[in-house]
Amino acid sequence: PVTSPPHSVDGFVREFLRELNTDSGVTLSRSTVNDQYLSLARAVRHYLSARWLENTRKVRETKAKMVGYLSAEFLLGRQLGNALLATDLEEIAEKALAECGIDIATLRAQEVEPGLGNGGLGRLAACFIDSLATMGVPCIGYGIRYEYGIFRQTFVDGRQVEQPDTWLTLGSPWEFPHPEHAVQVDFGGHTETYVDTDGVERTRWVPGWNVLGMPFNYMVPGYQNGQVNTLRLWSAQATNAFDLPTFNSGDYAEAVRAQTFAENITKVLYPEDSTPQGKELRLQQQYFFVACSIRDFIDRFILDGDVTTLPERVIFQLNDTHPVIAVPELMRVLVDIEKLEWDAAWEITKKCFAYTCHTLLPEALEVWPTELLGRLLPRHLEIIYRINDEFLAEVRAAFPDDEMRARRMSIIAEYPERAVRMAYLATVAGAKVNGVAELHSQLLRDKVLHDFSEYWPEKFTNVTNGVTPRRFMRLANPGLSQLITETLGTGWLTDLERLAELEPYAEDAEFRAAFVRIKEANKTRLYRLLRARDQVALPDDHLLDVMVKRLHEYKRQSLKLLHIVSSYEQIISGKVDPSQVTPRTFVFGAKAAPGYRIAKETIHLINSVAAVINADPLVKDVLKVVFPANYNVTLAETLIPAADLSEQISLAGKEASGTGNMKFALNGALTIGTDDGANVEIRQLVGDEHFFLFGLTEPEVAEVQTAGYRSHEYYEGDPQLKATLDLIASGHFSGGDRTVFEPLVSNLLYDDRFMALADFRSYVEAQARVDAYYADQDAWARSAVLNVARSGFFSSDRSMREYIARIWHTQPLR
Ligand code: DL6
Repeated sequence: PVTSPPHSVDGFVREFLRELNTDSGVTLSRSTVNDQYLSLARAVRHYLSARWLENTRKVRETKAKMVGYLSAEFLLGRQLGNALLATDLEEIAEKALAECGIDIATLRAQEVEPGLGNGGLGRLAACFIDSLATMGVPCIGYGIRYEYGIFRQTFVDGRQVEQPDTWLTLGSPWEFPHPEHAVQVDFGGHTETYVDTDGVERTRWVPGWNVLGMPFNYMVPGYQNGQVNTLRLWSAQATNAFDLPTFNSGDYAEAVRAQTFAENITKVLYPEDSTPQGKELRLQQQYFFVACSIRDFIDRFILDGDVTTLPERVIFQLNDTHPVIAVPELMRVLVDIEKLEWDAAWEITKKCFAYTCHTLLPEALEVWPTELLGRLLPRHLEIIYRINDEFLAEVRAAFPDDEMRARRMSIIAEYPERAVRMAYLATVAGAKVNGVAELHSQLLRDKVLHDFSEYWPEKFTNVTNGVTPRRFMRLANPGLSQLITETLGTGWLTDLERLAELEPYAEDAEFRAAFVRIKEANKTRLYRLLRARDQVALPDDHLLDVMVKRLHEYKRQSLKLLHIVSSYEQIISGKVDPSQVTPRTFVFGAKAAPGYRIAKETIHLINSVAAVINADPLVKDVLKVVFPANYNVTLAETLIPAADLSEQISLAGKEASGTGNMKFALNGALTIGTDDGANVEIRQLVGDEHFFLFGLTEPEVAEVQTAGYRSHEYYEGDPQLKATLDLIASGHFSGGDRTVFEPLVSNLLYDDRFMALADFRSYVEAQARVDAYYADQDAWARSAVLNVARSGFFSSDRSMREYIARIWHTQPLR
């Protein structure tokens, strides 16, 4: 058996130096920071390996049912801090490195985070696998090892420029490649019927080409519980990497063409969020990783080969529609390869999948044209047609005089082109379908999937999202975590509802003072980072107002901008004296999808407004706008604990849940927000007095839209809004050039799909309430403490308990 190295400073020094000498092949005195970081990471890995191997063995032996979390994105964040925390090695490692003359902080900063996700959906997957490991529930995460993750954002003249994310260049010490477990994945070709050896006529797929899926394993350690689960990410390689005769003939490019073609499949993460990309390569990625994963699961865990036991061994959670092609893939494996009858295979398949929907935007629901799907995966298209035929026969039998209903529910859309609706396929196949916050799940039932929820009411459920307190409290906010531990004792990090015990301390002046000191220290830490990282200097006595999330019209960064510009306009036009203004620093963090024009223009406008405001002496003591480039998990961990105000201002009915909103509340920021997504539950829990609510509700949005929304009328009817938009249109933020932001202004005035102008008045009034409340620092601190005390519900451990109880029915390993 593998044993763990000794849990002592000496033991750790030995592990570290051995790694440095034998693996990196350097002496301490000649080593670079990167050598040291890689060796530190490998040394920490040793403390996890024994548990990991033991865990895997136990799952196999006990035949425990596992969660197979299928997700095209896992936005992990840095690994080192989490691994040190999980193994309780933080102090030991720090001392051990100090003995070697190394400051561990320098090595922590060396790690490049794997940006294998776009935003909330990928980060949620990372939180969920952390919670499952911490709860000791067997889970294998399956995803894609993109060679380039989410692009690195830079600004040139205020405009976003995308750079490739070269996260693997300096080495990736957290992964274990397993070429011996590579899996072949087929594409293209055609299908044919044949008479099998048992005399039965069957269909088989005759593929046109194939690639190899090579697995890379990552450890997913539970928090100080000795449990380690696995994340398995797939990388595409050519089956015949190299054509030697062609190479020898001198045609070098042709000789490696197959390799280049295959490797393209996992080359880059699609940088889209909330808008699917109808690209062939994207479908290749999706099929590639689920085909590898299903094959892998059967080979690794169904050792006796009896695939009928699959539902006892696994539940595959479909993280949005990206992995839904797994449904026809499992059917294909069961029917064509394992030779099960169709009905038996369908019964198994229906028990093996559950589906989480993460959106409400109709344009974000994936559909694949049948032409493309049939060309790439001909057998899968046939299977989907048959699933649909049988499903529609059922619907027609249940609603005999309602052909329109059958058409509405068809998995195949006929317009504007024949296409497979992946959300419908997932709903038909899934044992359960869930939304990610109460309001979202209700809107799924009432609107997006209404016919389905009428037909199968018991299939639908809600599991409100959550976030891991290990990363987003303990690692991100050590000061607050220590205060909580001093106050409540240990245990709260894995039982976050215990934060409720902090409630009485909101009335304790000493506790509040300690809390405020921590917030100030967190601000200082952030400002130090931003000075080094982005060369910006920030005042430390401002209210820190933060909006960090992907740039999307529905999230309404433009509304935030209108508030900032309006505050500025009121000062420069003499309507408001700067001495009357609550000093604020506004921080934005946001990446725009490279092809999303309005989003990119909004980034340009934010940077242009920042440049003008920050340079204007009239407002220099009261307004500051900063937009650090390349917002990512690492920056979030320093930014969120410093914030006073959390901006969650999407148009009601558009943000499925949000998870940033939870991270802010748990770190004692107050929220200004609409009644949308999980904001609704945050407000219910923390209480109206400790939350700044504004804006139309979802039913009101629907009403205004039905009546005919004309944003221009809001502009005409509100002088403050008019002055704000006029200032932008005047060229004030574009060196006098009125054309630069004209498209953005016109979009707001004549389209404004997400109704920023309709909510402007209510928003600025809520911001005035923020200012007034912030003037009473003691009341603010009390509310901040109550936000922490009342947000324990938002732990991803709680989300996992709900998935387990209502969807997965799995057990922790004993
Ligand atoms: O559920 C995680 C996260 C939610 O918190 C966000 O509200 C939601 O926008 C996001 N959804 C997507 C959808 N993308 N696709 N497909 O990213 O999921």
